[in-house]
Amino acid sequence: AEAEDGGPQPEKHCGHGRGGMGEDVKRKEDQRFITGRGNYVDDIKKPDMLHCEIVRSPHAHARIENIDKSRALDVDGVVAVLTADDLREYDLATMPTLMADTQDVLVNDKVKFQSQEVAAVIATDRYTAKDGAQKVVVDYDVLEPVVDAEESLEDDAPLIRDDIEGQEDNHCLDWETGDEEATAEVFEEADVTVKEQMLYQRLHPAPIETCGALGDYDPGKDKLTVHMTSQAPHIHRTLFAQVSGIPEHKIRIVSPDVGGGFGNKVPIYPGYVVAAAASYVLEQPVKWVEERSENIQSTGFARDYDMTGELAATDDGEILAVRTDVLADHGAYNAVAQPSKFPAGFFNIFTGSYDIDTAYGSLTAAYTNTAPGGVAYRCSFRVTEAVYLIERMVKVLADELGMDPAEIRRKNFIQPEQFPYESPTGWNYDSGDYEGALDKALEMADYDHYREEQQRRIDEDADTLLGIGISSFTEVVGAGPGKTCDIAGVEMFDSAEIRVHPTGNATVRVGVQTQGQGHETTFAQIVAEELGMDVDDITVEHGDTDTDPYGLGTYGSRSTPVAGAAAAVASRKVREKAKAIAANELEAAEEDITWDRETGEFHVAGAPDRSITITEIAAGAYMNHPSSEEPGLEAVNYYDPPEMTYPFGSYIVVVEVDRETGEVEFEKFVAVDDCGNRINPMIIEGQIHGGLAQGIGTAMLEHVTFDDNGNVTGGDFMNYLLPTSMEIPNFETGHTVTPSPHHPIGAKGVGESPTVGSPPAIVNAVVDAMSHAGITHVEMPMTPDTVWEKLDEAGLST
Ligand code: MCN
Ligand code: CUM
Repeated sequence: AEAEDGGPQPEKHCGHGRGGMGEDVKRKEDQRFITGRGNYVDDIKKPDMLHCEIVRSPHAHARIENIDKSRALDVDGVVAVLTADDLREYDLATMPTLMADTQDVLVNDKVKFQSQEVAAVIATDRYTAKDGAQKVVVDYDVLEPVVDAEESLEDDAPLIRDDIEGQEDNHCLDWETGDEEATAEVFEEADVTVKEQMLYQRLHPAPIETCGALGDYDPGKDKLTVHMTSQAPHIHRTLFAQVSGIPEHKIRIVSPDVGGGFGNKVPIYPGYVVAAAASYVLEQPVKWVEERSENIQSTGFARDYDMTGELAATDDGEILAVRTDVLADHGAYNAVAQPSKFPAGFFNIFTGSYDIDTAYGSLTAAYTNTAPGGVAYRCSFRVTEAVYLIERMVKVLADELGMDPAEIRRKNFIQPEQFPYESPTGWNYDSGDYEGALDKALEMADYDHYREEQQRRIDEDADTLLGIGISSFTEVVGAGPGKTCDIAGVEMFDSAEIRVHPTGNATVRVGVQTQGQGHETTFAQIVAEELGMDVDDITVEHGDTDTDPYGLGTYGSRSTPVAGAAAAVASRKVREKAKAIAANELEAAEEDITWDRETGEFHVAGAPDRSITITEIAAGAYMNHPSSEEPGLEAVNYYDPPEMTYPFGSYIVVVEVDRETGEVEFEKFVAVDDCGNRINPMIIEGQIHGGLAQGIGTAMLEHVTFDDNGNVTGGDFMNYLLPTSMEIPNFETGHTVTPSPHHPIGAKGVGESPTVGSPPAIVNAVVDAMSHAGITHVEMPMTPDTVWEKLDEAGLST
């Protein structure tokens, strides 16, 4: 791989053919995945294992009058039927959410959303459990539901959270950021102001593997093992210990292969708790695995931000201020998955890539009779919503001023020399070159050509219109630092432990947990780079709280920024010790030993022929260790990042809009990303492709919808539409490299960039096809009928 560091770095990286930084190493984990040897929760089978099926409420809002278990218990093979009353004995009837709300594990009194967990049937096999579940008779007193955030805040709305003392309405929380007064002043005096309301609709992360758990209590060891679909095994163990009272060292959480997380597997769900509790009580393994519709209807949803955006600018397009107000739907419980001190996630990054002096944002969140959420879906904690807001608003402003949307961005970008840059809402951007990424994207997209073609079609009154959309987004990933970011009080650091074995290969254990991102390969690459080892000689382990160092898990694209840094720092600690051993082996003074990144060997300074490899050093560490050192060769690092990292990019989308049908076709899709120094370009490209597909799903298809009775009408894959290969165009990816100045290997995260950055580019493109006729916004998902209505409104339909 070519060296592409692009800036001053603590260390230089270029692969050297051993599978280090920058090499397209094929994914190690794929061997087992493509040969059908993956090991997911549902693959794990234990002797005498029981199965759990959850009885769910058909109503969105209802008081439970009675639960009759008797007919279920009569079913041959049904072992137990659990309700909240049974869990209460063990103090497990409720559990805390990640935002310290109290959620029923099984409904205590009142159902608050359709498909909420009411009872659990444990049986000898899954089918019997299901039969049993159908025979549990629940008497409901049905109440009026409210599934819309705006309606839920009206005076006459039914009260959802009567379990919270003193709660008199459905108001959940308020939040604000920036300077309200200063912003209002700028708006009053500005030449131009624009305003637009936009809904970031409710989405579902839709991992291929649904959520599941296998509780396995061993009375002999008095130890509870829970195999579960977890993006964050350690923090889940801590929460399990706190909730159950079982000492933490008597709990082991194992997150085996995970078939996609996308944020869905960050929270703790009632099913996990029920499987674990049932196993503890019955002293037998108990497995619970969701069905698809259960996953869509009851686990954490994403987004559901109804946003108003405003910009104030000068006549020539200099943006002076941004203001936003949000109505957030939090569902029945405040179960948002994000750092505890950030009730609106990192939404305050809404000034985006622009040097805007003044900003104000406010938000109100409401409870509704819908599944609890505000989780993820490749979002970096609400950055998705923030980026959508600012990138849409920049387009609205450009149209108002009759400016080219690329030009107006260029005019307002934070300049490379302004970094580190502090935003008006208090965020410290580490590095960026926004114009560089935009220029590259414009060139790749053949921008000028498409602008001409667009005008030609307008002039000739063509049947299809052309639209060109741009998004120049800034992401923020890599939470901590621990002082500002925590989950339930635990600081958001991360960790890596390296053990080099006597024969010269190594085991690396990390505190993060892959769900498909390729960590078994990329973490090995970091260590290979830093120790001069071959990537094939390194095994990466994760997802087992008994063996891995404590970490906060994989979400918010934090694995590379935090655990990746830990892996580099731990490697460098090993390297330091290796120098002492090398000195001993080479009979030289330790200060005279230097390490050559190119060859991966340790030399005596000035005598290049006197060198030694890490394999020889490993042998020395165990077979001939110097008296100044302990035997062995290992190190651990817990890394608390000084700051987050700010990846960015420019996406350009060209669409054709059919004036007769409202159908949208992708003509061109260019994505230029900058995630600092790159570990594995091929894996990055895979991440980008996957995230762009999800961005297309967001913009064009996906929406969890409800009817007035609170029924989920988008609760299965017939109604919740995911993009397939048929809807996905050919992506053209490019990159620039602007290293993070504070990260040990200059890397930033990348996993969420494409989902964060692409929806506004796509919407901007569709709007752009109609903006000459006065259209300023099209709501997502941009189904043909939605687009056609806009065409019709603008007099463009044929
Ligand atoms: N990478 C790299 N060089 C960089 C940055 C990243 O080679 N400069 C590589 C990493 O080594 C890693 C991958 O890219 O293998 C993603 O790294 P990172 O950006 O650190 O993100 P995480 O590993 O923390 O993954 C989380 C992110 C999130 S939050 C969601 S949601 C998401 C995503 O990743 N879920 C995924 N991508 C996913 N991909 C798959 N296949 N499955 C999911 O569930
Ligand atoms: Cu925001 S989805 Mo990911 O953080 O697991």
